[in-house]
Amino acid sequence: MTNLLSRFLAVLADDDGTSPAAGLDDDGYDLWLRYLPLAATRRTAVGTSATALLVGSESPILKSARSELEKALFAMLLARVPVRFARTEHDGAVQPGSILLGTPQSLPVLANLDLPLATLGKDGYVVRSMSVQGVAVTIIAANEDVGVLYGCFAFLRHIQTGGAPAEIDLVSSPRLALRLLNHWDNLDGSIERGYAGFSIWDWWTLPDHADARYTDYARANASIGINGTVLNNVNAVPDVLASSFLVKVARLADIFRPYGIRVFLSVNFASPAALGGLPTVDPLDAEVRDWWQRKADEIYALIPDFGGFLVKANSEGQPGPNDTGHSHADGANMIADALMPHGGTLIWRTFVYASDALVDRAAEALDAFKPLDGAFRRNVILQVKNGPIDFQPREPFSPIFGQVTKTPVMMEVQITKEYLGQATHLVYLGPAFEEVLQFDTYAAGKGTSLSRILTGEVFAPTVTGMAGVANIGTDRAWTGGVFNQANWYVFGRLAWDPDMSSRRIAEEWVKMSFGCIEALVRPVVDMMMQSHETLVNYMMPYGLHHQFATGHHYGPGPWISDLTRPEWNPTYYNRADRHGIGFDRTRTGSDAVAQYAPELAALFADPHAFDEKYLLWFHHVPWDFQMTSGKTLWTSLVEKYDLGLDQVRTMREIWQNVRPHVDARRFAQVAAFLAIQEREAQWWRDASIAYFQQVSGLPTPEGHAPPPHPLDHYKALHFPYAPGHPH
Ligand code: BDP
Repeated sequence: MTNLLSRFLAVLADDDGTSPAAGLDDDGYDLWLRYLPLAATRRTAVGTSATALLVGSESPILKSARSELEKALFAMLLARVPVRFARTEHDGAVQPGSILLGTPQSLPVLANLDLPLATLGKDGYVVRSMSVQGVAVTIIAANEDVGVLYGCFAFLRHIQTGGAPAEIDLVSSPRLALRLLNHWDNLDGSIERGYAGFSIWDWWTLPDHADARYTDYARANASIGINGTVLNNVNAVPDVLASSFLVKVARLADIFRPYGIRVFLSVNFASPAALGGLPTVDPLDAEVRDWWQRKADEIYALIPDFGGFLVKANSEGQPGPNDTGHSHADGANMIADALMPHGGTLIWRTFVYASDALVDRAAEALDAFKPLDGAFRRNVILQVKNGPIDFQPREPFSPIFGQVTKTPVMMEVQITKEYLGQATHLVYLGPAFEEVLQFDTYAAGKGTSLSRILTGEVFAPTVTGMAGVANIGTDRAWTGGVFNQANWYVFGRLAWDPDMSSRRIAEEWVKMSFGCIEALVRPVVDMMMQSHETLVNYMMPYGLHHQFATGHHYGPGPWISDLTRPEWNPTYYNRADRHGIGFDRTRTGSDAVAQYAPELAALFADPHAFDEKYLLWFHHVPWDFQMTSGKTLWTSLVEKYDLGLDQVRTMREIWQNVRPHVDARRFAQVAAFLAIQEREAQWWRDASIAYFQQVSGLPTPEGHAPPPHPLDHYKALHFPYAPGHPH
């Protein structure tokens, strides 16, 4: 919790009841669960609706729910709210202002209230102010304890965002079943693509020591509906399945269980050989199959609610079934069979590329998986990156969504900003996630948003889900920057309901993280909503992609063309030459557009028909291609780079303007990071223009400054210690 002194100062500063506490130091540890003291008038109003807690049972999950409510209400109301348990009291009189939390079984008074629980499943909740036994109370009800926990967090969010508890009526249930974080954490504590320090899993001291962070991590996740976590890197080492590690995993599972969170592990397909000493990892080999079965049995004996495995196979050098001449389905099914008796899920990634007959990397994953559609066991789900390539600043959606219809598919997004400025650039990913979720895939005719495919509305899969590659590390504020917390938050909220508006989520996050201060909320939310487009503008406008320097992906490298595989090179993607720029994915090029539904393919195939934001993703066009504005592409491109840079300057101004409403510590970090962002936006702009100018031979358009350095200057820059990069 935020240190106590700050809290008391906050109350003193604020007791006139006019504005909530702000301006005091905050180290960011509490994330959006700050529970700052409410202003005096709100304290009174909320307090009358929270005079006591009546709790259905003392189950571990309800204990988490109750203790969160107690802690939060104490912090916000500065008064302890007494707790009673149903076991002794449920038949007795309910006192006014009580909060009743439980299931109809644990708290029978809830059974007679005609609540809409029937359709809410295991995780859904009803939070409602109503009259029970003739007195005004708030009920937090669900079919199962975990739903009550989610309901408690929804209740607290309602108060934290300025809602009146006396007028609460929330009915919600998640639209996706698996809502998972994927940690790319290595067992040595480093994190692949991690920009927030080291792994929070202290494998060395587990299982004996359980850092308090593990519980706070679980609280934060539960508060946004995340119900599973893959603890280790998809580039998995076999050791994670060693018995000595599994007991450590079990300890974490024990800590997370009372928060409704199940653990999963990434596994290395070659584990039976590396760990089990078998001569082969052939998925049809009886001994290999037996090895996986015994391993699964061992895990479930330790962790009865273990979620399952995540596998990156035959991808970027990882072993897989192709190594022994078998298909992805053979490999996935073998491991799925081992999990099946225990109810576990096998998550198989589709991130495969690098075929020998490379035509277009963007088309390879679907080519690999489409022929296998329907060949997977029913406890297999394919995990598909949002775009066809790799978490680029902007990509159209992966055509696997909509084309693989007989196998469950879940979407993987990257919360850690490997390709979006990493820790320092202020980029709220909500609008980017929303763009892909609301993309009309036309998969079942016009109006088939990707979100509808994910929720299972269109193809009725057996499992649904969404995964986010975590941005969490040992940084005191968890995510290596205040605004990166918003990306963890928005991921969870969208995994709960992929049709939620990213603006609404940003508003929630700002209010919960900084306070309900009108003069702050509006400008900061506006800034966040613009921030992704801003980055696209200064990094890779008009559908350019993969223009990054090698390895660390920090900074521009559009000129790079000497890496061994063609599709590792930025020049492979930009295809810029004297005549034009962009990747032709129409029939005259790779024809990757044909992987989409025909109506959409036709739109993508016409350079004038679809949003110009995607132009160079699908088309190779001459430099003097006429844009809708009437200007040439070259002029428009330079304008976009400059616009992006200007927009970062505007962000800096906005941030300065809200200074009175933000604590000094967080203010200073964001201000410093924005200064870095401006410098780097300038760098992206200059280096990109310098390169494209060199290949095109075109002058800088009038009114725009030429890059201050020759191209060689940008090419000579090196960053040997850039973080997050696997060495
Ligand atoms: C790429 C990352 C690489 C990951 C890979 C993956 O650069 O570090 O291992 O994705 O998702 O974006 O497997």
